[in-house]
Amino acid sequence: MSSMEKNKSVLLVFVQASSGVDGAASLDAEASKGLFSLLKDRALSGVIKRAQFAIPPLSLMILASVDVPGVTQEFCDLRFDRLPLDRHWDLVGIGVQTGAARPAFELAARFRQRGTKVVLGGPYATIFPERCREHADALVIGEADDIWEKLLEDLRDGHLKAEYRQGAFPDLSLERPVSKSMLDIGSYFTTNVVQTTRGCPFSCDFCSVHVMNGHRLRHRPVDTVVREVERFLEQDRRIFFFLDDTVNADEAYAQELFSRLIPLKIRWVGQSTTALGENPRLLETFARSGCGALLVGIESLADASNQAHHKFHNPAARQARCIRAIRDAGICVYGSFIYGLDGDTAAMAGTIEEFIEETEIDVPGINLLRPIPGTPVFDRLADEGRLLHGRDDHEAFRFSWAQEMLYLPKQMSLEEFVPSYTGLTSRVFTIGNAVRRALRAPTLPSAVLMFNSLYVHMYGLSRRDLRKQMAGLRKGVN
Ligand code: B12
Ligand code: SF4
Repeated sequence: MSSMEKNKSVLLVFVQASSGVDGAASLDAEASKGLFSLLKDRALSGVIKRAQFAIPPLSLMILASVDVPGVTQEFCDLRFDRLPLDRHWDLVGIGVQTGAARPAFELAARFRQRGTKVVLGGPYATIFPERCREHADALVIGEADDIWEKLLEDLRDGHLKAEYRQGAFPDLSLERPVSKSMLDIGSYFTTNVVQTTRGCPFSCDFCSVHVMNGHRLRHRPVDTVVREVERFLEQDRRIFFFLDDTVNADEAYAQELFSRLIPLKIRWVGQSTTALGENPRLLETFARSGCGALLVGIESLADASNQAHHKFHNPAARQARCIRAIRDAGICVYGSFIYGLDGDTAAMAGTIEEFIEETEIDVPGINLLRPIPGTPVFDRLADEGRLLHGRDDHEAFRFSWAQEMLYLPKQMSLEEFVPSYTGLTSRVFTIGNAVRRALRAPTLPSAVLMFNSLYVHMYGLSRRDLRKQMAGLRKGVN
């Protein structure tokens, strides 16, 4: 049999982030050297992977579901699996997130040294293709849903190209059934990950979704999504994650979709805007369709900050009322703040703390602004001379769990801001607060306890690493 006739084998690899959501480790390897902290970090990393974040990557599930005769695809999730280097692969596909490009490039190099071809795709390959080109034999620029079939055919036929570029955004009205056959279902907290829309009509300057997926909201047909939920339920009866950035972005669509899901009696979580609290009909439908928790991006409680960062759909005055309405409907709220935006002063720390208490938010998340290369805020901060690393040094803007400052806040010096931030997280994330939040949660009390308890640990790491960074900056070492 000639090599052209042999089945081509493709491996899709998910690369974990080295800190933060995929692992509860300190950025400072030295600080974790003690046996106790090492064991604690490792154990917690394991818990996080299993309990909190370990859901499969929908991107690679979509690619693995594309069926091309003469090509077989397998999947390796580096959170659980060893790299299958003992086998022959004709092509390895790796998704590259901005902030985690280095591990992806290192992995690509390992395969290429062995003569295996590598294709890179995902947000970083889309936004910065020139920086990825030398690390890959082929690049996929854009959403790969349509491109992948063509690429696999070219691989099979022996003429893989160096670049595949999305023309128009893929038409989501076409049915592309997502298969789970690539997954070891038991490894995950749940494998029920579903996306109903893509693109975002908003333009928050710290976000790369509108850069990558465009400003027009694209919908999958309600029927298709309902069929997918039914099919997924046959293999896995656990909770569903609707991965949409804003599951209520089109209220009429969401109303229709979630009404149709009520009879399926699923439990689900997702991300929404707080505006949901002002739509009692949709709120009731969400609750009746099994919504247990929603992550809402509150960002700042100062309109000046939200406006400075082009987040116009979140007037501060409405936030508390909306959050109470969502909780009153029996849905837990994960409230995500960013402290240190351009309108924030040190008084904001107290305002956030009081707001969390008053609204009884179930799981607070108090983030630091991460300027992601390729986002409008990154370019603006660079132009204003406020980035702490060179604008071309993308590696310095790595993923981390609020563990390092990457920019200079506008209204405060670092010396004022960092203690204000660490003081805030040390007051908000305590074991006592974790238990109180679990006891008053409208539903899912054990999940609320687990998230808050993990955050006690993770914000502890954040404080340790930030203090270390500040000491370094004082000494003139970054
Ligand atoms: C759900 C989600 C999570 C979940 C689950 C992640 C998981 N295991 O899948 C959790 C909460 C764990 C998470 C974590 C993080 N996330 Co997140 N997340 C998302 C979210 C909301 C949806 C991801 C998704 O499934 N999209 C649907 C799929 C179909 O789209 P896609 O991933 O873009 O894939 C398409 C293309 O990119 C391309 N493609 C992707 N991979 C590959 C690979 C190959 C080989 C090819 C050819 C093509 C290709 O084809 C796909 C199909 O069209 C996105 C926002 C978004 N709308 O995408 C943010 C997003 C991806 N996350 C982001 C960030 C910053 C993070 C964290 C760093 C957060 C943190 N501070 O720790 C971590 C990083 C974790 C990691 N190891 O990558 C950013 C990434 C920014 C960037 N430019 O890279 C995004 C875009 C959000 C944002 N507001 O900017 N995240
Ligand atoms: S942060 Fe959310 S609302 Fe804002 S642009 Fe990104 S996806 Fe859209």
